[in-house]
Amino acid sequence: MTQSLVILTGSGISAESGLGTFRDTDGIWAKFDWQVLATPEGFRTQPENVHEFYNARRAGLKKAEPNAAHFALAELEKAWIARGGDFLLVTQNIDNLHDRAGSERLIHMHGELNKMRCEHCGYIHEAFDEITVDLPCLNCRQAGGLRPHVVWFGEMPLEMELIYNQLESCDLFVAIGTSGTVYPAAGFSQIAKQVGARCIEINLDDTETSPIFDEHRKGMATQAVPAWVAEIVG
Ligand code: BJW
Repeated sequence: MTQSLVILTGSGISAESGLGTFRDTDGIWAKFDWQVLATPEGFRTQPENVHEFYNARRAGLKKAEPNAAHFALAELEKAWIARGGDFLLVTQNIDNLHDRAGSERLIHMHGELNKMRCEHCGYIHEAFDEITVDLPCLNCRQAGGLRPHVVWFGEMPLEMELIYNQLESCDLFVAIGTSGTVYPAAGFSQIAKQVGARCIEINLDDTETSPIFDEHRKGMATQAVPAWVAEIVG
């Protein structure tokens, strides 16, 4: 078994759990304006609309369950570590389906839907229900500062130093259900390639970054991911 494994997941892994992808023809950005809903400027000018969008997605997440691909990655993590390997799962997804499937060495680089952050004091709250603009922060008690703890366009993704350190020493890099259009995540395969890692892509289709990968496994995540994990673990 290879020693150091980094896995990157995107919205395609949660699609079969009923959560939308972003850039597929019926994706989230085909129905909603990312310039309003996923930028700091949009939140400054239209906070009610932004809260409404994330409230609806929070409600959708309550009805969603982790699928066979999420469970397979949690199983792989345990097996890989038991054999002395180093493991990191980096997800761009703000849903909690990897967490609920049992993944532990996990980074949510684009934040988490079930968390809010106070722009006044920086305190991070758990949030499972509706958020409104006039809600006060539980820590500093000021109203009007709560925003989704997610990474919007133009903002720095989370835990980048840790992610780059793992990428720079990885032997195997696997991207699952991501279109490879959003940076810096879209650049991870290039970094892994440069350090000599084998790169595998699991996706329904070809992506922007497909040419970088050594191996392509085309299929639905719920089938292709457990099949790949079974080959390694089994
Ligand atoms: C299946 C499947 C199934 C379907 N089975 N597969 C010009 C050039 C380069 C960069 C830039 C540029 N102009 C601006 C930038 C920077 C910008 C960027 O990359 N923009 C591009 C769009 C051009 N990036 C940023 O601003 C980022 N910050 C940044 O760069 O900071 C500076 C920095 C510098 C140096 C180092 C570090 C940082 C921040 C990006 C924030 C992205 N935020 C969002 C919203 C998060 C909150 C929310 O969810 O609401 O993150 S946007 C959205 O896209 C979301 C996703 O995480 C992200 C990626 O999307 P994903 O997951 O790949 O989804 P899709 O829909 O694109 O693809 C789905 C895939 O699944 C497809 O391939 C399907 O085929 C597949 N699929 N069903 C298997 N069943």
